[in-house]
Amino acid sequence: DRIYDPKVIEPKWQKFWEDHQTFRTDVWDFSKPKFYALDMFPYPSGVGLHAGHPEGYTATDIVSRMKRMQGYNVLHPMGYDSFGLPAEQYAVTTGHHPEGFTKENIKTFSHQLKELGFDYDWDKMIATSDPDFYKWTQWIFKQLYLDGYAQYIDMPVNWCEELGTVLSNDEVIDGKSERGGYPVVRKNMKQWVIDQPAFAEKLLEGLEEIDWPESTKDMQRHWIGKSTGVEVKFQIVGGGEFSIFTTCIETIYGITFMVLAPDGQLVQDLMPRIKNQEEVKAYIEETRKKNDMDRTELNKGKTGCRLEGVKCINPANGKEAELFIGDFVLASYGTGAVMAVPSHDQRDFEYAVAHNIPMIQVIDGADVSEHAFEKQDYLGKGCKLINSEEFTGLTVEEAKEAITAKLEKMGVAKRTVNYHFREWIFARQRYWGEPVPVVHTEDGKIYPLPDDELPLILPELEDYKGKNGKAPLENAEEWKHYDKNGVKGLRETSTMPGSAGSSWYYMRYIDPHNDKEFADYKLLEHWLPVDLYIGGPEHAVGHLMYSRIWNRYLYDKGLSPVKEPFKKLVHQGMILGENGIKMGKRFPKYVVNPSDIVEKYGADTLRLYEMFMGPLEVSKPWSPQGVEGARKFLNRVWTFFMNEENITAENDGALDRVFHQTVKKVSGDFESLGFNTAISQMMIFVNACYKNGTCPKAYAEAFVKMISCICPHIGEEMWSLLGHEDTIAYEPWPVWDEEKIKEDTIQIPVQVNGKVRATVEIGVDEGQDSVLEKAHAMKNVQSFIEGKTIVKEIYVKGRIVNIVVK
Ligand code: ANZ
Repeated sequence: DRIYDPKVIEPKWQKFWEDHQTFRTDVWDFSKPKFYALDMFPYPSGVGLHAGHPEGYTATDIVSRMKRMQGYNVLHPMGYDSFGLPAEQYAVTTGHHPEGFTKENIKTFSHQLKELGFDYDWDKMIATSDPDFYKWTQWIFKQLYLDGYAQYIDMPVNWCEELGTVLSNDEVIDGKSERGGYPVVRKNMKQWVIDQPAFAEKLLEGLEEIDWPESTKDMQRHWIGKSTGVEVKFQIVGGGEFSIFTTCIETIYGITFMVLAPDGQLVQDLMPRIKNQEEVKAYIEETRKKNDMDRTELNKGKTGCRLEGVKCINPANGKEAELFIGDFVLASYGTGAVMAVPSHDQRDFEYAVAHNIPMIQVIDGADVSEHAFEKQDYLGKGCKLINSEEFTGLTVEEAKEAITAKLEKMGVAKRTVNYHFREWIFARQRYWGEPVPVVHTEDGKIYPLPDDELPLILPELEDYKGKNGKAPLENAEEWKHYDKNGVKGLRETSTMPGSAGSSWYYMRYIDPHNDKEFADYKLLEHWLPVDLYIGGPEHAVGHLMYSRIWNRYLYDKGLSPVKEPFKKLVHQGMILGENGIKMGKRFPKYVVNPSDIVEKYGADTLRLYEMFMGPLEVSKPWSPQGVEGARKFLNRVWTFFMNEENITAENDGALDRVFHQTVKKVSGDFESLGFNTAISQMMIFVNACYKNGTCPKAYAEAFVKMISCICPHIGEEMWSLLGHEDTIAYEPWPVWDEEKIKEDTIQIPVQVNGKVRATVEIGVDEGQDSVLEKAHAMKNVQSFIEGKTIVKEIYVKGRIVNIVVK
């Protein structure tokens, strides 16, 4: 009589939760332990949710529901990263303010998310484009400026004249803009930047204390690119000096030339002394067309030219070395100059071959006639120096120290650390972003707006497109001119990058309506760090680095209570098309719209299916049959537990073992995000129920609690049909009894080639793989199979293990 009909029960429970404010979190309730589950919030695009969104969101939802049942005060918020390009393009083409468009999209997204039954506290919702939110993004930026971390400096940027904008490195391909194929040149421009290198050490340290995927930590380490070496001063013949940075000071006697960055200041200073100025200037012009990536890639030809008439002196041995420029040397790293040792650096080797420069081998242990003998091959191997005067015969490690010490004593060297990551360019010539809250005053100074002028609201424009490469806000003639309290000038017209709001949004969720400060410190102290953060791996270095920087800055200032904001991080895998191809714009026919699945099967089926597809972290193909299967399982669950005849008041003990096993497995798997295996165990339990014909009420209720985390609507409905009035969300989590799980064990013989060699203890119900593994581990068995090939092996259940080897 009672049919499982998600179309009826899903809207019913969604309304119940909303009416009863079931998931409203009282953040001031410190009486329970806290659990903060966070999702990477979506950009509210015009196309709505895609199949990938519910994956990570269901995962945090399951954990937060379990934690709530375990007695935690849970915060599980949702919001929108709502500044950005698509809304801006919409404004440019329609002439309408992007706000309306953004609000519409947010409505659609929120509707879709509610339809999926997530336990978000919608009272905590934020949107980064909301002035109440960006007031504080501007405020934090202002603090960064006042403390010297946000700077307005000359920076080399990729400038595209045609598009009238600065482009990021990945928007430039072979010196042309990705969009349109227009020429792009390197050019110095005044830019707002955040001094990331100032946080480098702290960011590296912080990685040690957080539970993140090792691969993500490695990407961050690589991105920071810490490099320890020595800076050495070289005298230029005829006057002047310059410094180089090297990580291989042990090779200093192998210098045969020096290379300067073509776009650096030094070559400009030397220009009057250079004989082949025409050639040098032409090469510098060539370099301006390439980005750093093209310049440093290993397989690119090592171009450059000699600076005729200029030489310098190697301070170690007083020998002269010629100077060159080459684009593989970057102006922005180290000192913008290198000592070249072709025998021990492959780039220098190729450059030397191309320019006919001699080589000197200074580290023994390999032939250097075809290829350089590089540090990754000689370090730590006990290799010794040759051709290096008094250092000849020392090991590389000894020589590093001794040569550095000698040069230090001469006053020409100092130990240095360099970081590959640079200032974070923190402004765009765009409209739909947070206005940078400063005024450039008439006397050439920068005036940060007083707090009572924040938020600095984006003005409405007639035209949202910037003209002649200028920022769109340049069109706001009236707004632009500032004249208050004796301060006269022009407002900054660039806006912050997309990553500004997302760098601190998780703090605002904790106290979203605070109009005195960005969040109450006592609340932050209670709720931070985020306990579980789930989102895509594409944010491994962008957002996840920026938010660590903002937090670390606020921590040092006493405004954040934690050094690291996200204690545990997990990346969900991608949901691929049916054929295993990435879904997305380029494959429109593979796009699965979650709302269609909800319409056809229900949200619980979608949630269950996405969690059952495979391990959360791996990418997996979409399968319509899999969706059907998930729906069938829910039907099966419903049919059994909603048949009153199947539910008994007494417990006859028949399901004890599988029940306690299930509670244990599901509890552990939810905790470690192993949802697919938790679901498998639930299936085992349901099968056992069918086989047994009945299930004790207490076990049925516990099962419903567990499945309600994955499929909350059917969970609530079954809970109520089992005779309960209130929501299941705060019911205590089931517990298991280890005693009931203990397996009965038996001893069985293990034969190798027909002879008994050992006896092994196994569980009565233990599977073949695990029994064989135990048999192999027996010492006496090992000695008979070691070095042999296993031809055949079987486990006769409860009787014997037979292994045949050759
Ligand atoms: C001499 C040398 C000999 C080097 C040798 C290497 C091997 P990381 O680890 O990335 O810091 N270098 C220094 N500044 C550079 C710049 N602005 N552009 C391009 N290359 C630069 O690498 C440091 C090494 O990269 C330095 O050590 C320098 O080359 C080069 F057998 O100095 B080496």
